[in-house]
Amino acid sequence: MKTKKLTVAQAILAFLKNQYSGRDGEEYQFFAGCAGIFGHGNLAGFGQALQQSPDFPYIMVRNEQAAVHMAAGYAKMKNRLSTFACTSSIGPGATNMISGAAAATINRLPVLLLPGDIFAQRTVAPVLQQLESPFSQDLSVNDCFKPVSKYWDRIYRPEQILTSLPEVMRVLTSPSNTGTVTLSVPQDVQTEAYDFPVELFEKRVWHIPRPAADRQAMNRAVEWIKSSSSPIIIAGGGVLYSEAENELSAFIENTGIPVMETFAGKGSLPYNHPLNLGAAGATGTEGANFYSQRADLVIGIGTRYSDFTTASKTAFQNQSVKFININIAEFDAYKQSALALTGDARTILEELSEALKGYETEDSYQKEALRFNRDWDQKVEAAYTPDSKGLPSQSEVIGAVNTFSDPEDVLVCASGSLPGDLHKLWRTRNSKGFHLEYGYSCMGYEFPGALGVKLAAPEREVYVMLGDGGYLMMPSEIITSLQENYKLTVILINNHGFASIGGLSRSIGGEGFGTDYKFRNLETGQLDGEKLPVDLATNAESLGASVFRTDDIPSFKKALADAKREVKTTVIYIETVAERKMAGYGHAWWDVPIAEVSESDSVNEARLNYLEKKKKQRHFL
Ligand SMILES: Cc1ncc(C[n+]2csc(CCOP(=O)(O)OP(=O)(O)O)c2C)c(N)n1
Ligand SMILES: [Mg+2]
Repeated sequence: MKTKKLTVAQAILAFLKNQYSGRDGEEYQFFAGCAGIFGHGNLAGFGQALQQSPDFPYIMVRNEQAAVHMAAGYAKMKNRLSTFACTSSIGPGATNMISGAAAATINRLPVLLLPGDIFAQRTVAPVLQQLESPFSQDLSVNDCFKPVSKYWDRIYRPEQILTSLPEVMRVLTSPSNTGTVTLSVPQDVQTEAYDFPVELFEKRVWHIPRPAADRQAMNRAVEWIKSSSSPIIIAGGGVLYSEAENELSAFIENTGIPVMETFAGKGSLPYNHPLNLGAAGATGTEGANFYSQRADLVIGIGTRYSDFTTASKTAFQNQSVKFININIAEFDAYKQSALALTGDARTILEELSEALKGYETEDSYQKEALRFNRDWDQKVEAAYTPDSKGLPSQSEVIGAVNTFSDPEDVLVCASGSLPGDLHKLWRTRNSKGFHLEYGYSCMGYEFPGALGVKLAAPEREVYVMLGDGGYLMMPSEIITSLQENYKLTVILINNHGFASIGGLSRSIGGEGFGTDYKFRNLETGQLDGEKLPVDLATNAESLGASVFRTDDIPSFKKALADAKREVKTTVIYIETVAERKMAGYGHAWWDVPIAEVSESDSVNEARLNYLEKKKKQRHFL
């Protein structure tokens, strides 16, 4: 047997460099490189191996969480066909990655984490940053990755990677099971050498399948669709990951079934497609909510049925509503007690189109969808149009960015009040143009996620929209974008606190408690004093970004044009009024439980209202 003597870290990198994904006859290098931060727990192992592998780029970030978000943003933009590996030291460096790991797993995006771990030898325990346990020595902080990983392993002996690495790749490239993969490598093991069989380092292509669904289930689905009078489609992220946009268009153009889109699925159709009802669920449009209330058949494609999508299970009120789920993941395909079409969205849509030849919904049903589409666009236009009084509202800012941007540009966002507004208002003209991390809605995703997008598609302009709260979670990654020379155009919306959570607080009778960025007021003892005089624009400037300070829509529009000419990361700063937000439409609702007993009348009133709404919740068993 031919072997090559390498350290474990060197061997893992040599393996990763030769992994490819393959789909539809194309091959893609699966790892674009490695991102992370060095400490004593990975410096001499992965650090050394990366240093002698200049063909495997190393990207230094400022917070390990950012490395994971960057990998996830990259993977999402690449439709999960490639990603980054992430390296960290032991202890806090490792645990900083947990939020990123959860975000990637929830969003079904492949990322590989290689946290350092405490010595396998144990001779010098407890080492710096070691979590000691009185009942077991087989425990470290890296065990915290288990619930947020789709595959988790710890390498105590070099030869263990021979069985672990193929599992790592199987899970990462599995469209039904992908998410975070964590391979903990103790700091001593990283540096140990072993004679690895050379086959480990040969090129491997992991074929990503496009399986068809079960024949019987398909037949039944065709019958169900044929006998439905008011069907509706929910397009989720799976439509995009499967690259099934054209097949979806063809399917609805033949069958006349209207579509509503989730956060991850927005962009499946252009915004002005006559059968596109727009945003689904709690942040949904009037048309989407109207159609879903009466639908007798819901065809979910690549959706997880999150509470935002189902308006916390109040979106579907037809007493005989049934569900058909097209999903590569069996786990999702069975949700809502659906008829499960487990398989690839593109393949299944093609087959359904063929089998449904001759079937079409009523003309009036389709015309009504068109009317909703056009009416909604007028609402969007009105929301985009400045009303010229005082500070602009967020929707005017969204309008300015959307109108200025090119169809190929990408919008990135994750948290705050922006996602809901964008879901309703962004006119998507390109299937990869709307990049929302709304599975975990992780404040801080914005900069590193956007950097991942830009790394994946450097030819596209990337617009990051975020609030002051989101900004303060991870402004440090502006520096990483400058270091890598990848430009982001950042729209920083300052409303002096958490407008989203403040609004939610008011809606539950909580009066916005703890959601404004204000001084502690010595009279009230609360955080309701003067506004804190933090200058976020200067903060961004000090990190190296170009900054445009704007105070109204005309100056904001000018800044967008100026920013386009900049070559490095540029921040456009604007203040908006927190109170003027987009309302919920139709039957949109989100279940946020209200205190059952309270000393406040407004809370008690909100509780009664809540119980009323709760009555509409349905369980599909
Ligand atoms: C890491 C993290 N912590 C807390 C939350 C809960 N949360 C959601 S939105 C939000 C406030 C966001 O503030 P900002 O970015 O200023 O946006 P705004 O609400 O003002 O639009 C908070 C605290 C979250 N989503 N992520
Ligand atoms: Mg804010």
